Amino acid sequence: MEKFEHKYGAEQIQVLEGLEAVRKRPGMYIGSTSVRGLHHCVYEIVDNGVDEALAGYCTEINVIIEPNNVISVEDNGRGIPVEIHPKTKISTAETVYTVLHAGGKFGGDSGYKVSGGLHGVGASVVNALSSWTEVTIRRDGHLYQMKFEKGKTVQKLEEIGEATGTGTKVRFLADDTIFESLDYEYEVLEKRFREIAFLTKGLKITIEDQREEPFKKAEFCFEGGLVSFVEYLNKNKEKLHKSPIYVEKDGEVPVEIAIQYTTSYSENIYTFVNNINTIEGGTHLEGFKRSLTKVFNDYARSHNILKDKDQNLQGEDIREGITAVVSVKVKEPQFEGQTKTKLGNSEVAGIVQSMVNESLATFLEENPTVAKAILEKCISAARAREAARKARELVRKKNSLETSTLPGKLADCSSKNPEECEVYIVEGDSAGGSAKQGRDRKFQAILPLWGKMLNVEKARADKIYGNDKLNPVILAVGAGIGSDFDVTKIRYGKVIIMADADVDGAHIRTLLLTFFFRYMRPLIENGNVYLAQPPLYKLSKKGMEDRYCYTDEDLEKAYKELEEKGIARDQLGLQRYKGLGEMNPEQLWETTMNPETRILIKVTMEDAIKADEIFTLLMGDEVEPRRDFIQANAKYVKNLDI
Ligand code: 0R9
Repeated sequence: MEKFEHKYGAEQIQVLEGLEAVRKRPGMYIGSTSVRGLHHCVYEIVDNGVDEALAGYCTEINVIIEPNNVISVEDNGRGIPVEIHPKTKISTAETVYTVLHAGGKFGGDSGYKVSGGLHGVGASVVNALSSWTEVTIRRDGHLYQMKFEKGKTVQKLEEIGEATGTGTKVRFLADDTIFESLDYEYEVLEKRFREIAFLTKGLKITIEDQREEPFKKAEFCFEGGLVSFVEYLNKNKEKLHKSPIYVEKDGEVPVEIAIQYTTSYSENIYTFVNNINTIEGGTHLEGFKRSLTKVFNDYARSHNILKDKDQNLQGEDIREGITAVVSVKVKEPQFEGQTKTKLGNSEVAGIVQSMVNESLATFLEENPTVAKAILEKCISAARAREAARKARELVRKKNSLETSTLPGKLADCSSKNPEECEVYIVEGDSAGGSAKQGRDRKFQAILPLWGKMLNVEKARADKIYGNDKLNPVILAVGAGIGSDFDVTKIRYGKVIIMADADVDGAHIRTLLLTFFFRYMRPLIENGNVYLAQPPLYKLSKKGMEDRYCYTDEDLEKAYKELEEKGIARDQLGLQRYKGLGEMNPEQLWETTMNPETRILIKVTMEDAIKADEIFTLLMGDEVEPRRDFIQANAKYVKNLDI
């Protein structure tokens, strides 16, 4: 058997120190040690396979969550090079797995134009954070293998047999002394792999979850790439034109864009840099938006659709109802912003802009029916914007005449420091009453809502200003809406939706979330929106402190724990809460409002695509997919009255 040379020199000692540093401060390398960081590890390994696909050598990546949470990722690329690396004097494969950042550095003429990967830290970090890692390589007819424990080599790369074909297989068990849990979320991984498959035309990615029978599995391969992505995003929406518009340009910064307009009022533009979702946007998005505005205005003017020479469609008019995916590949991306998901490279704006200027203008000239359909919608959006402006002025005037601009029903808190203040938006007057009495009035404000809420999915901005249900929310939050929304002006750091744990509660929660999602998106992006979680049950017994349970599992756990203390089930009184109104102020404070004991769920934008999908499905025009969804989820949602 061939065995690769091993010499521990200064380089190798540095290597071990490098990986020790990763284990000491894992968060610095993978963001966090929560389940999110755990998923990042899988993405890092998969991204190496994707890089090989982008270089044109790999067509398939298979991911398995094995029983006991071992992750297996296999690609059919060239296989990681096995020869001794001149600098480290050990095999290149071992170098990649033991030297921090080695993947990029040593892969100099690998044929990779750009590299994916969330933090670009690669295989060595995953290796350092795993109890064990096993890498098997098929190359030149040989089968090679190496093994590591906590980043340290325990079996150097050696030939263990013969092989047909080429490829790399990596299996690892994340270290449970580093990660909070090893419970991979199949749905999260599945969603990311679907996204990667959309972004990498023709690459087949499979995932199988073998932890529980029946095994869950999925296979993604999209010959249409971004076009398929946009079709997927729009699958429940009514389209303005049949096929997505697709433009691309190869070059120093390859750009690919797919666009399709729908009859909806929302704007959904997803941007990616090297396959990473740039949630905060950046220069590529700026370039795209600028060009879109220019091209449509130029077309409208030159075809006499805009008659008045001075009349201009604004960017927001042109983006109403748009679904677009913008994907760029940048050699040395600079990521900025709070979550490092905003592209900073200034040159990219111009590149995207001139590429879209050219190709979109040509497309519109060649497809006048599509151009007309889109522009008709843009013009009606411009009219609605004007109507909204008038409505807003009216509301502003009316409010400035009143002594206070705060809604009458709002019981405000005494502190004026947004960082410590919270507003509870409470369904129903009786729950509102309990909340008002039970709260800590120093920092907790209560805004009761009642009656039927406006479905913003089916209304334009002009209907929202002055709406008697939404206006109090807008005034209380205090930061405007839509393009006027200014997150620095919010009056409360936490906007908490407190609704019953029943179908009506779910209804009002969805309506409010749709509203925030569409009209105050930065509030969600900034992490200011929360859901209160009231208890579902109360267990009581004379002489015992009441015990509140928030889920059915919680209740079972409580029964078991109490049984161990010698308290049988039939000795306990069980109250099932149907609504917040059934709790007195003290109970509401203790279970749902006291920062020491309450459970708050932060609403995140991470799942914007999913949220948009569900909002559209549940709130939009298309009846059929909604019926399918409700039927599929009937066991969870008994009476969804939307
Ligand atoms: C299962 C996950 N896949 C990988 O981790 C993986 C890495 C990798 C790779 C190359 C091919 N396939 C891969 N799969 C590769 C091969 C060659 C050149 N560059 C890259 C070649 O055959 O010449 N590598 C990623 C980094 C490196 N290889 C390198 F640094 F070792 F070169």
